[in-house]
Amino acid sequence: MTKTIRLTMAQALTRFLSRQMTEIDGKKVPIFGGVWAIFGHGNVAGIGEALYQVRDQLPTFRAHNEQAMAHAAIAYGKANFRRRFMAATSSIGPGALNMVTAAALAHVNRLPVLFLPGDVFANRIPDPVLQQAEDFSDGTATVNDCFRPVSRYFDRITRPEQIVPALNRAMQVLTDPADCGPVTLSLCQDVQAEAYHYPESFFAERVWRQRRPRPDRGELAGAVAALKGARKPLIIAGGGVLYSQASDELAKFAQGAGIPVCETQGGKSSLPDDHKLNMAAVGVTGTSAANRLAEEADVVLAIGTRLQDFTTGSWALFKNSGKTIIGLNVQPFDAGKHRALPLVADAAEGLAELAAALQGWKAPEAWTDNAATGKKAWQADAAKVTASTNAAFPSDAQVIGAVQRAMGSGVTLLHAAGGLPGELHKLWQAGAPGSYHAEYGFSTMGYEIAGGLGTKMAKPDDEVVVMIGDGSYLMLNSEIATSVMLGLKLTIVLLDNRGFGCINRLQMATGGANFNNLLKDSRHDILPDIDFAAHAASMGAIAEKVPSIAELENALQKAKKNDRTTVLVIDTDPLVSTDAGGHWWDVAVPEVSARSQVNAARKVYDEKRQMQTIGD
Ligand SMILES: Cc1ncc(C[n+]2csc(CCOP(=O)(O)OP(=O)(O)O)c2C)c(N)n1
Ligand SMILES: [Mg+2]
Repeated sequence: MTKTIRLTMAQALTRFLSRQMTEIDGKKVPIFGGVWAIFGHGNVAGIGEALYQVRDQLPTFRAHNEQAMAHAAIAYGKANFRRRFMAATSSIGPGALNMVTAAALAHVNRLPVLFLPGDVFANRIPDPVLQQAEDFSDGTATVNDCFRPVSRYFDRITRPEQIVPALNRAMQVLTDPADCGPVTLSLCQDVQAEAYHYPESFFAERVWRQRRPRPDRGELAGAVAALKGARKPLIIAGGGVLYSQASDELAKFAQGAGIPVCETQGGKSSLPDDHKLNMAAVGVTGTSAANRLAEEADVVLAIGTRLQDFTTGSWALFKNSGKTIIGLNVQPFDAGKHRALPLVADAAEGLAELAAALQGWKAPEAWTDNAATGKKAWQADAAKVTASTNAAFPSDAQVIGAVQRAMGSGVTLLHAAGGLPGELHKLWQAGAPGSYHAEYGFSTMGYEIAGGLGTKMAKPDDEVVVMIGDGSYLMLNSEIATSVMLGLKLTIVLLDNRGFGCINRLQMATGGANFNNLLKDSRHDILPDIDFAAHAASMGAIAEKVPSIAELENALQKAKKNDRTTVLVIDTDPLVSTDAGGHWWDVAVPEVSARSQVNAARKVYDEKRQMQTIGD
């Protein structure tokens, strides 16, 4: 007879999670780094009690906002290259829905995270319970159905035994390199507390290892033939290179074949910035070095990338009409985009097999040399815009220069929204793989600080530097207090341009009036003058407003010795961004308008759209 143990569903769930392991550098470690939790009536008695039971094996962390704690959990998964991850549990109703945006963030970025929101009573006796939304026509609908389109796997647990197959499925998804994404197990409140005789075998320790699919022979032959015919090949390195930890294979392959590499936001730091074949950022926020090559490339080897519009310049960047795209991707959905020759495989395996099959084939030397010349020209442009200045309101680029000079390339740099992603993609000189942490799949304002916290949990020995605008800071900053409480130090550089600078610039570029973006252009009785340093200090951070670029560099030097989260605030110019490099981006301009500026912008827009290709 099967040996069983009588546990509540919640106790079974937490016990199961605590027994899932993985191997990092030959050492066995728990695959779940812990559980973020904010309790309410929907989870405190069930999941809360069960988490307490396993607190020594599976630590619980308390946050201030459910979206933020989910950001921290997701960042932890990303900083661990998806090898380890976390769970996040909330009460029902508002607590659960606060995590939906974060679920979408993880979905878009293909990042593992386990959501455990509480749900209404399965028995429906006390309905409607506090925070229950009643559907007039569907008795099975709850607000947690909002998780469905933003979860890779969604399940509602309405009987205690359902948790067994649900957790099995959850682990498959969280550890699958192709399907990887958020899993939501919606936990009915009464069922969390219900007991069942679970088989003891369900709680046996399990060690999960990374799957590395190798390419299909036919697809490999197709990719090799395309590459051998290339005169102007280019590699685009996406986040999949990092998740495969394929940087060495990429460097070997690129060097062997003399193919220049450029990087998406997700793929930046695949190669160190100073690698001679690294042309750095590509696309809308790309370097001139990368984009010049992208325009001419006849074979584009796109590795581990979703080919989002910022990478492809809204499909106007690749101008060679005879080009072939090879999609080396572990996920067929991505591998075959835009009529690419699919090469479905793990990035490292795919690159190793491509290298072997190319048998010493090399791109024409003139193409590789041309790339090196372009890189030098770009570096000169970048040095100019990041140089120090005495300006009262420096540009974002000048602040980036200061952070880079003070902190070097050894830190882990994190950002997500505003003007910074574009400037950092172009200008940040990344070091080791994973040292550049951009959330630019969903570009969620408010990811930054909580994301920094999750990153610091994953990389406790790294200096984690968060760069953030005033808008993002005001949207979600509460986890500064958590970082202080947990002794997880972040260095936060806050660029205060008094509003939504990048959207204001976009508004101007599309012919719009300055309206509702910068604080001064927004309806107000009193123009806000926010003391960010005082605000951050009130949460326990060491905080200071610095008056200049030179003072910022000094303060960053001092901050290295601080043992606590440090926030450095600097005023910046909202109107300046880096002109060098870059590419057109498709943002639809009104076809008719009473404003002549809009009509002029539409004319330019219609011309630019001529460059776009559809489907190839
Ligand atoms: C949650 C969310 N809401 C809205 C947006 C659209 N958006 C992108 S950047 C931005 C302004 C960001 O302001 P700030 O952080 O100050 O950066 P700045 O643009 O000034 O550099 C807005 C509103 C977004 N990306 N995320
Ligand atoms: Mg701003």
